[in-house]
Amino acid sequence: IPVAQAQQAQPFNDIPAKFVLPEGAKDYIRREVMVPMRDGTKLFTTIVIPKGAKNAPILLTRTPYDAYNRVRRTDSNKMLSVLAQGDEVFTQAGYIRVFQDIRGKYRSEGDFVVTRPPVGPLNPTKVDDTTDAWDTIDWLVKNLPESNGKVGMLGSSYEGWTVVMALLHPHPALKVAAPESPMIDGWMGDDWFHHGAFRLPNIGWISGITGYKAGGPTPPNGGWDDYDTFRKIGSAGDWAKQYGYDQLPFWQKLSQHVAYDAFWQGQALDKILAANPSNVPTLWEQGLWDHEDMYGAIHAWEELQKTPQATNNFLLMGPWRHSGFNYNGSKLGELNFEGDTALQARRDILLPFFNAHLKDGSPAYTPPVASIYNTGENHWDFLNKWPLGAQLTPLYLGTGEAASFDKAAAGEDSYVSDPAKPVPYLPRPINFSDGRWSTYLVTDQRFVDGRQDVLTYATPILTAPVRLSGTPFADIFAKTTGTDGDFVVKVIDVYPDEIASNKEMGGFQLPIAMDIFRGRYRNSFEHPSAIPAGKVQEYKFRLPVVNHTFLPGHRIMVQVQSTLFPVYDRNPQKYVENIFFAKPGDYQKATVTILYGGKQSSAVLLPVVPVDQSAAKAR
Ligand code: PG9
Repeated sequence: IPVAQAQQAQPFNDIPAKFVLPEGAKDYIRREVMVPMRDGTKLFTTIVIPKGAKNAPILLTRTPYDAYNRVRRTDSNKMLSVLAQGDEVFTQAGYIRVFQDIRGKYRSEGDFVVTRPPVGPLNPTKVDDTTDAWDTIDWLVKNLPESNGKVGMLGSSYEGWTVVMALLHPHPALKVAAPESPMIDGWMGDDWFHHGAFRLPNIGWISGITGYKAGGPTPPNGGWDDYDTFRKIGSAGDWAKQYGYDQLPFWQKLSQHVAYDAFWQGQALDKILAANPSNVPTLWEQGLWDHEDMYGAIHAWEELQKTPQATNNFLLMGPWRHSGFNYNGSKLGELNFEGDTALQARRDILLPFFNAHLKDGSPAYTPPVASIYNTGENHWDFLNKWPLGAQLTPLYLGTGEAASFDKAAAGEDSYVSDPAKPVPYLPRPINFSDGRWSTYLVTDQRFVDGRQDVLTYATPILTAPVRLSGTPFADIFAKTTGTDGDFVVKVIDVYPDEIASNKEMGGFQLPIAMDIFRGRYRNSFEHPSAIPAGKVQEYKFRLPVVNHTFLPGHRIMVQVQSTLFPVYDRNPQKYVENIFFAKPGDYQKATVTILYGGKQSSAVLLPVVPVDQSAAKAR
């Protein structure tokens, strides 16, 4: 054909009306559907099906984090590559993978309410994430001819919360569940507060997630060093105002519910679930150094142990940061583990558990009651009973920076806590986006050891191993010149001074449990009260679960301080109605005195495992 004729037949445009990527090379089919809920609202759902699938089980995650992009790890023709790292074991086993935007987020219709409370006093509508999960599962099993009609749910953090909501009234096709680091109680110890102290970094989350339906920018913090930025701004309320967060309804709710009132109690999912336990076999997963949701999984598991659901209730705790279960678990900060602990747990516990309940013809599999990594000896413990008859044993603080299982002579130590110079939670400069936030709980504590406002107590060098397994408590007797104040307590493994095979770790101070407690709540979480200045008070609070052996040559250390900034907001140390709105003049120095010896002897209560039980392993 002459060139001029050929050109006439085609538009003079190198961009065709439509360019269709060939689908043939893909080993999966991707469907996007709007799934109708009982109130007519439609939820955007991405379904990825292995080509040629028959009788395949369905793995469902409901998310506020963009279902469309959750299946785009890389642009690939392989299902293994488009789905997340944590999904690989399921993809290899032939599962159908489903992600759904929860109502009001990204491509879904409806209104978004942060961790939308169950229908009832805190939710005046007729729908919640229990009904939405039910309606979604019902639709999936009726509309996916490639499936065998069986559904498992999993997801981490907010997505873990959606799993737990599904368990409140599970669809009969929901056969198994794994809430991973689920948000369970936002006041006691998950994202928003820990024992009443507010976690500042989460304000950024509120604007990213509730400022827009489909994501958008968060206000820049200003300078690089968040320690300085937040110190200059003042209270959490000042920060919210200055950066526009005070327009956001969820921030307004947070700032109106600073105590453990009906708002928080009415959505504490561990209690709600235990009052009405499901019969769905459930594996609760949580990192031992979870920097965001350290409270939820373990408390929900513990509550369910008291119910008939105990036989279907399993615990998995690995040496991970928040959501670390879904990534490579060989390393955390400076710590190296025996191989990829997260892959081990996904491949050897999670997958066989899901297969057993979802895949036709799979062998039966019951996980150990508790699979917990021993962070001191570097191996998994698979236990058919947990905790292991540990005795809560006081490790007393004492004179001369000493800690001992024997009570010290009566004495006291004081420090000045100055809100103008709070103790940083990481070596400065600190920026919430510098990548260190996710490993701050395993940071070498020598960077604060020696500060005048950090009290340090340590045992002599151990000559025999000390194994802890269970829940430690802080039990501090203290007086302050202020009328309010916070207490941060850390249990630390101090490595030997010299480690020939790993020189840089010589003397490392590894926190194995740390938490904060806001003093105004010492008598009641619901009804705070001013601390009587100068009067000794007891501050007793739970620390995160440990499964750790202190090895010979190591020392057990305890540190006590009043601030952990800016991960937690500062207590003005003068009692004010609402700390979110403390004025610059309210922040005052306080002299804090810790007592030991005698009747009021500060200690940490450690779950020490008797030597004969220490070797107990299930398999
Ligand atoms: N920890 C995050 C979160 C959960 C629930 C509410 C707010 C934040 C998360 O990682 O999803």
